[in-house]
Amino acid sequence: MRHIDWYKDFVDLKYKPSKTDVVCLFRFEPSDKVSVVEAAGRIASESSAGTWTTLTKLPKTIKKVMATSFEIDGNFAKVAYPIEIWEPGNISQLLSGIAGNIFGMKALENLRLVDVSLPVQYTKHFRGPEFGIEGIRRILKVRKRPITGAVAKPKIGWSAEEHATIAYETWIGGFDLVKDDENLTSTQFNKFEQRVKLCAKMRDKAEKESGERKSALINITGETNQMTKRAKILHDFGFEYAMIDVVTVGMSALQTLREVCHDHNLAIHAHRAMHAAFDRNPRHGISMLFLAKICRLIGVDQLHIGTVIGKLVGTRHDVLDIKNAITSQNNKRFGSLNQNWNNIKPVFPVSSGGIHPGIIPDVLKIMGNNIVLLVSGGIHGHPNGTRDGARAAIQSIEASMQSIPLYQYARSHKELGAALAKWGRLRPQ
Ligand code: CAP
Ligand code: MG
Repeated sequence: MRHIDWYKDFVDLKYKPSKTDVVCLFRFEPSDKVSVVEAAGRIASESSAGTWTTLTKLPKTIKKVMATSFEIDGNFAKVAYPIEIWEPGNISQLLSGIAGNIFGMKALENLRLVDVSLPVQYTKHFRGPEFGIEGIRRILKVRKRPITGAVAKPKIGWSAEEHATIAYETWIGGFDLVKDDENLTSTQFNKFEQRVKLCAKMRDKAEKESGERKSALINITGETNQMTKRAKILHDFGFEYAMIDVVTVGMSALQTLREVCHDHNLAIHAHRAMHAAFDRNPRHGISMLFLAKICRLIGVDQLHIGTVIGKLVGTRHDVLDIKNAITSQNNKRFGSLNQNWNNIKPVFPVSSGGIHPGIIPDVLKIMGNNIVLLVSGGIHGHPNGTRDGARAAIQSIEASMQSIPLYQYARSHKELGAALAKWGRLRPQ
């Protein structure tokens, strides 16, 4: 019988990737009657130059644009892509290839894009973070301890005035940052411009009274031109950050905003709402590790990565793997692909979701102190309110950094004592 497909032409187990190849690690499960080799070939084919059948005419340069599945190990395959097929600086195009049609192929039961290794020839077209960990610490004048922040809760519902008052209480309680929630942008009862203006006023008051730097992560998420306008407003009111829901706005919008934020000298706080729609199932979709690498490449300064023990999913292995990928200069750990970040700065990892004073030491034990710690319900739910809640969280950080048992520290710190009386060491589900 004549060959009607050419999938196996995309497999070469002797191929050694070149220094300029983009390399992806996939986990795959072939459907019934599809061999492992054919499945690996199909992944490389559909994500690069192939189609479902042989063609009567091919470009002379076809070999130079075909991806190669070069390593197959159980359910895992590595695929190398020639640099020539990737447009410099175009993340959406990269995703349309390595994270595109392949997820819908009937020949695969499941497919997961686990990791990527990007050559310097590719990464050099991106800015990476403007400030990174050191730059953010310099702005906030916080040297060693975790950066503290809180989202006003409930997520949505407060007026701009009420929101700014909560912000003030959070700052005066000792926190560095207040943050908008992912679904708060601009509503009839809490307009973006008004929130920015009132928060700026309260920030100035809190800075004057405390003698400390205070800032806000205000959510500019929206249509791209709208985000551009909002970034300028933040700059005009003296804020150092713009917050963006990076998954819902998309990577192309993030790339545009990276330029806009550069022009306005703004750091980017990246919230990842919606990530679990594609990274939660370990057998299918796109890993958070991959998304985190893309966010670092484009250039966010802070990125949510999980808590391990808080209310949202994320295993210790996965969270630490992501932390390593966004903070180290040249990372290879836990079996992930090597990535040389060259001169691209590290991203500040953000731990958030179900954290309260009773578990802060456990989170810091896992994550270390070089993180942004967001404690939201865990301060606003304090029996004596937001200000005492922030104090309790800070006392918990102090206890952890001085290696003093929490309940012992609480004997001389009443805000922490009240928090422990409510939540104890509860791990929220
Ligand atoms: C946390 C939070 C954050 C999540 C995001 C929320 O509030 O504001 O959006 O932590 O998840 O809306 O749930 P609490 P992740 O502190 O009150 O739980 O960091 O995993 O992306
Ligand atoms: Mg939130």
